[in-house]
Amino acid sequence: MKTIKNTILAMALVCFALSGCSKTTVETEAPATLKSALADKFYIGTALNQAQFTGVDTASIRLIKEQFSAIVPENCMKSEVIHPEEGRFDFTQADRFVDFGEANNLFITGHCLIWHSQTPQWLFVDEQGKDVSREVLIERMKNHITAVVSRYKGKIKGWDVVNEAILDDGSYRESKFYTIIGEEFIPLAFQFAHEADPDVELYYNDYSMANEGKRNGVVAMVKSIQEKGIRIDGIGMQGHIGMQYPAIEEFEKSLTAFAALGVNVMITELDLTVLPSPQGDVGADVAQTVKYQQEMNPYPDGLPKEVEAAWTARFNEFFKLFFKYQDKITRVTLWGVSDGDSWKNDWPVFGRTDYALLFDRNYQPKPIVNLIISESELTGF
Ligand code: 9MR
Repeated sequence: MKTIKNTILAMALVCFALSGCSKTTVETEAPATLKSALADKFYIGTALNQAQFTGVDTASIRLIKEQFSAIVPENCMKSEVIHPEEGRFDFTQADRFVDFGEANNLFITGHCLIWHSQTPQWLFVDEQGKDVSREVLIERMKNHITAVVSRYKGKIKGWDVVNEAILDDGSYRESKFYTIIGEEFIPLAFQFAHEADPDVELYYNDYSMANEGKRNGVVAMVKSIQEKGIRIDGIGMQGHIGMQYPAIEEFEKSLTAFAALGVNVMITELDLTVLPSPQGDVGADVAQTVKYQQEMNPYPDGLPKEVEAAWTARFNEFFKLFFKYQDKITRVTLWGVSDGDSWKNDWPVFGRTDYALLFDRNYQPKPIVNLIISESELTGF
């Protein structure tokens, strides 16, 4: 990535009427942004929702243009949205998302091609509602991937090809893709994506990557793709983190284990929940939810100072780790722009007030933003 110097010299002519209009030159420095400060390290991205890429949420759009260099769609490219029925695609939202990225010169990642969740049920069954054969599912998977990837060829620069296929113990998730096709569905998905756009980068993306079992399972799975001579460019470590989980040392072990495979590492879906978690703030499985209880929503009107300070310190530790491995990390992407947007307000407990992102509900930068910017300057090569 090329270095972008942030200093803009503004020439201001100041006319003092009483002193006979003498001219004075004033130099001002534009405030650093995340995008400018991190330009020589990694892309800094955010997930976009529909109100943002369609131009409705103007306050977010201002921040996206000013602060971020990369985008990923939070929901509009999931297969249930884009391919609701066999033979019928709906690219309405996805096209607008991609147009937004191109118009604003942002690095665009597609999310996601093959995932057990948010997948339309028709994909797996025949007219009688019975599971289709292995051959039929492979053919349907190929049609889906080919249509979506080729539509955005040259525009989307990287795809989350397979999402969340390995469980925390390292075994394969028993999704329909797995039970009908077997392990082979993963290398096949990468192969189909590569055939549709030979230049696009291809990623595997998953949560709870700091768990030893998942780390080992993902390493073995990625090795098996590589041994077949099939292209894989990167591993996305979803950063749905909490105040306790994960231990940063374990996250670091996974980061270095993945980088040792010779692929890029991306920190994807980053957010830091400050709320109590019924399941020990592990994971990001949207299917696991818990009923609302008042004591699970302790900060509806704002964070106490000491809690905010602890949150900032924890986020800062993670960014220090990302700076340490800036030669291995190509992108760090937040899962949303400001706190009001975050899925964490509704998961794992619906209707809470969380503070998981870098900008607050009034679209103002939190102290962590300036910390990231100032520390980025200390950690250049
Ligand atoms: O943030 C997304 C939320 O708005 C959706 O309701 C949900 C289901 O589609 O997906 C959320 O994003 C998930 C991402 O696509 C994959 N990793 C876990 C994320 C959080 O559940």
